[in-house]
Amino acid sequence: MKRSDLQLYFIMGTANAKIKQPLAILEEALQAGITMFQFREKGTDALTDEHYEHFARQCQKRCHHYNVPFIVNDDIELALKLKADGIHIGQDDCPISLVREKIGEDIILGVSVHTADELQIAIENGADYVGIGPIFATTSKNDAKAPSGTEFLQQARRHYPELPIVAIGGINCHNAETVLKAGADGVAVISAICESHNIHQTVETFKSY
Ligand code: 3NM
Repeated sequence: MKRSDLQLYFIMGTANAKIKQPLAILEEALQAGITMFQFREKGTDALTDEHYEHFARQCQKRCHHYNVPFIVNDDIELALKLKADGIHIGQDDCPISLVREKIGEDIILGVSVHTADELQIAIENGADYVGIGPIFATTSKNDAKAPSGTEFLQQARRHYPELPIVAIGGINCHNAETVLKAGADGVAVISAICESHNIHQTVETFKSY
């Protein structure tokens, strides 16, 4: 993968689409220029079974049309079935080395890390990029840890100058520049795009930094 793919990494599931239909949001975000997309269908009202898979396929189809990598959150079986471009896992999911073994070398593997140890383990076990967060407070993830600010991000960048790093959690158009200056290749956002009343302008602003 290219580090520039992480520039504006949009994440969404149906639970995040509060003011518009999810596919309408995704279409607008793709048209506006997001550089990566993660399918993250979570929560009590999350789609299941064939509805879940159908929605994932619809998202994937739109991403392909815009040549934007389609990444699946957590669900290795779905990622393999759909031949997704990548999978993103957290620390509570299957061990990283096992995931790499299951998906092979050609699928992008992203891992959320919060400490120097987790970062080192992720790299040693074949993560292609890491997600660091939550940088700021977020309402989009129920079990999010306390906001970390940019200190760990800066430390990670100092230790691994070439590592693809995306920052996540509470990032919006106003604080994104700070995060990029701290060393992230890009920002991953849910609400900043899902709840935007002008997605084109929001995407343009994020990409102007
Ligand atoms: N992961 P928003 S924070 C999906 O810290 C996710 O690993 C996080 O949503 C982590 O842009 C988060 O609305 C939610 O704050 C990001």
